Amino acid sequence: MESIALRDAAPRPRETTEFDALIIGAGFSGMYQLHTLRDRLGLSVQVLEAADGVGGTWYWNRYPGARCDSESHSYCYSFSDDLIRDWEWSERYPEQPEIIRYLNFVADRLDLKRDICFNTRVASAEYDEPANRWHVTTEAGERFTAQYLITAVGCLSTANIPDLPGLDTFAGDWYHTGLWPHEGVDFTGKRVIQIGTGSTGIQSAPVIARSAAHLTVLQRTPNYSVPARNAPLSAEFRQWVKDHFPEIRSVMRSTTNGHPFRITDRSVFDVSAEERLDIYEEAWQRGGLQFRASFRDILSDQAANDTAAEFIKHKIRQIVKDPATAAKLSDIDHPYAAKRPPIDTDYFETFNRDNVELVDVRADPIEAITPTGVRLRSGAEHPADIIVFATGFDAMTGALTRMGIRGRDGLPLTKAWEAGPHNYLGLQVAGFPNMFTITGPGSPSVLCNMPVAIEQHVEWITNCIAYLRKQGLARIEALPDAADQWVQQVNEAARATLLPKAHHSWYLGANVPGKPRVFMPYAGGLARYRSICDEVAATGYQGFALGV
Ligand code: N01
Repeated sequence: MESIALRDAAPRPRETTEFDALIIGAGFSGMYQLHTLRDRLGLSVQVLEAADGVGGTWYWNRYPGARCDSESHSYCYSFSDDLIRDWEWSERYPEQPEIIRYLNFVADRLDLKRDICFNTRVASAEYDEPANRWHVTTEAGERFTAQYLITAVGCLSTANIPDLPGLDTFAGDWYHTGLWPHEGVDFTGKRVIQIGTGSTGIQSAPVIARSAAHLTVLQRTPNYSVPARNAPLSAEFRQWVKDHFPEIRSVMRSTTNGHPFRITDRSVFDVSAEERLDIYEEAWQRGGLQFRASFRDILSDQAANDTAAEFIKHKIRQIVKDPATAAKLSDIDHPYAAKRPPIDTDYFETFNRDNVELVDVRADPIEAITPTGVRLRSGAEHPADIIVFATGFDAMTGALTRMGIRGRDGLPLTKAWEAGPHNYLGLQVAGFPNMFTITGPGSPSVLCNMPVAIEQHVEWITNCIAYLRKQGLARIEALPDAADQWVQQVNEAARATLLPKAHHSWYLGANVPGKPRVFMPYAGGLARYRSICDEVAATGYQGFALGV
């Protein structure tokens, strides 16, 4: 593994706008991509970042209870033993402020900030074929030019705020969880309405309920959740991680989801009903995403999945004291883990509080926001001083299609992706030479522990650019046929699982009105994906056109 010895990259005057590579976004992926291209390949690189600090998704998602559901010792860069040795996580799951501290620690250690333009939002990126350059313009009108354009914009970075009539008349304050104010929000004594019960809403509701006078949760689709069982990390565990990191890294890089545990090889039907309950109970007590790894067929066989689903529904009915509320929370219509499976701290328990109420807005949909709260179709009014939209994101494609990207002959990315995202290996779009997308649609990305998926992409892109330079090549572009075949493979991989059965899922784009319904991430697993990408590289980049 890499030991960090910084190259002596000479500081450039700020006026320089011509680079070998431009990277959009300074989250986990943009930071590592900057490090590899600048410090390993010696390229001139500029990162453009809309925020005034590093962190990407974690910069914006500062909502109450924001915490990652990957375990901290795995939610970090694994490429450098020095970084592993010198950083200490405090809890089993890292909280948002700790992740931001970690990313700043990495940015400072690798001296990344001098090559990041903060407060710089990209307005357009256009490919100039004769010059073989990307021209990027920012909202402030600055222009940058580079041979390679790398989008590191994150999968969950474009807030989805439902277009509800009357929002502009609301007399109180409203917030989207993904655009949370840095100074925080004081809920003390306030009546709060939270819309949304995805991973975010499941984290925020218990925290909001602790200080608000009253919390009304508007639930459209009930959701499964398993206890996170967060806790401080012991000194022994932290030492164990440092001593065993090579094994941990090797597990993360060779499993389906990039987590530091393996999915067991046993089927739900290899064990008796009693043994199965014991296994689920043990996983429930241990907590976290490992629940999903209890059996190998939970995500591929409906009957197997039903056993996990029923176990969790039973738990919900046991925890929630009011039977009508318990029934609404457990009336879940999709297979377990077919939507991103949340983990929680006291989510279902929160509905036992006197100041918390659950309202089913599938049965009685939201009709309008009024000056004093939310009105439902039945005419029922729910008063609020604050509305929290935990309504998710225009995921995976939203940030890319809103950036004014145009490829060869001015082809807009929005046009190329009219019928849904279409690319090769999730890395390149035909007609957009030298543009790479980190963890975009068509790659395992959101189905994985993200830093592991990010490292695989960044390293592949870096090796690809190194290869081009060594061969004296200036251009790489996905071939249309290869992209067609890859899209088919992405569809087939999804069909082999129960994932497409969650019809409301953002994996399918179903949460954004008018968005094409296409299953976006590659569900064949990170290990398989890695070997496909490696094979493509080893055989001279099959499926890509390389040119001078
Ligand atoms: O967003 P979501 P999220 N009226 O889209 C509801 C990651 N993440 O921010 O399901 C009423 O999952 C919507 O209802 P429905 C993780 O990958 C990770 O929670 O569309 N309701 C749903 O309940 C996650 O999957 C972590 O029927 C409306 C909710 O809003 C991803 O981010 C933490 C509505 C949106 O759920 C997104 O999670 C948080 C409307 N008009 C997030 N529109 C961790 O690492 C939407 N909804 C722990």
